[in-house]
Amino acid sequence: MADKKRVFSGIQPTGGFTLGNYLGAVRNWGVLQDEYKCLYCVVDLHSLTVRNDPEVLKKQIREAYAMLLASGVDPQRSIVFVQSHVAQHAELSWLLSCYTQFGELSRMTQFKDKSQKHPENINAGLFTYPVLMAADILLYDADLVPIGADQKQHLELTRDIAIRFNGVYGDTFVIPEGYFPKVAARVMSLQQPSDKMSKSDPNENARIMMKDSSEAIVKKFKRAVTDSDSRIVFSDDKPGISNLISIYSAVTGKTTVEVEAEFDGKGYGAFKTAVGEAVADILAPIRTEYDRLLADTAYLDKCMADGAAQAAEIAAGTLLRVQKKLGIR
Ligand code: AQP
Repeated sequence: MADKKRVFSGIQPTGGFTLGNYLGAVRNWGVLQDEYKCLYCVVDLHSLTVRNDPEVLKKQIREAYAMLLASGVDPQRSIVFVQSHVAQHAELSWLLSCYTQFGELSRMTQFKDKSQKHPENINAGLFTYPVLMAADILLYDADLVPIGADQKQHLELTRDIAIRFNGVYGDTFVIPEGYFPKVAARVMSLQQPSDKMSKSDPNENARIMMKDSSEAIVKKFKRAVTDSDSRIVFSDDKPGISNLISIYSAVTGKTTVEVEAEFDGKGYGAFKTAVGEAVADILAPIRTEYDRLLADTAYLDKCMADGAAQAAEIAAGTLLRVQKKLGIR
């Protein structure tokens, strides 16, 4: 563990994973395991900012954990755990909140978006969410954080908090860098390409879920909103087609130019079917492995317990370091 650089990232368990979660974040998690010591976390505390049925949430935490493993995260090589199983996350979050300004949190776009979407439940947790995220990352001295582009602002805030703390108390935290995919860092809605693909989108056709059947995936791509002409080119004034090109490029490894050449003169129908089939092909084996893992209750329980124990050991060391700096130990 000592020599390898560290990677940390997390994902909320509620609502299942979208193709955006996969291409923007989770797919990279598996890849990074060769080079780095990785810690991956199902961030269940983060999902409490919205109301959840406890029984459903319990199930979703296991499903999210199984989906990470099915997507290539290897619990033998990485530390894979559930956030609430490691008490230090919440504790460091409080300490860091005293080093975070109200104004900084007020500027977070996710807070603004979510409070607009859910005016009936603008809770303090929604507001301080980025501080908990900072605690998640800083607890493990992460050098690199593989996330989608929508989380860039939160990572910047994490860096600001860490730099501020280090400035006052001397070197305490590692300052993390973001790691973003070259293509599909922001997968957009299939129905409203100006918005990001989001798991809570009320329109099911707007999002591809990793658990969707291959038929459903192809059907959703066929219904995807495109643009008024029929040219398959990547450009700012063609957000629908550009989103599909990015997705196709991410799943096939072809460049944008290669994709444009492949579908030159072929029309939207053929292109949308090809994108749907390519996505369905990469998600199908993941789904099969997911079903197998989910049925293996004992294995999942053991992985979760081992992951939490390993994470807690590191987290306890970091927290003690911070407490000493603050004079509370
Ligand atoms: N559309 C996306 N494109 C690329 N990356 C994405 N990520 C999320 N959506 C996209 C990345 O996935 C990781 C985990 O995200 P999260 O747990 O913060 O949850 P979420 O999916 O971002 O939740 P939603 O969809 O935002 O929830 P609702 O529907 O409530 O609005 C992160 O690395 C994120 O960047």
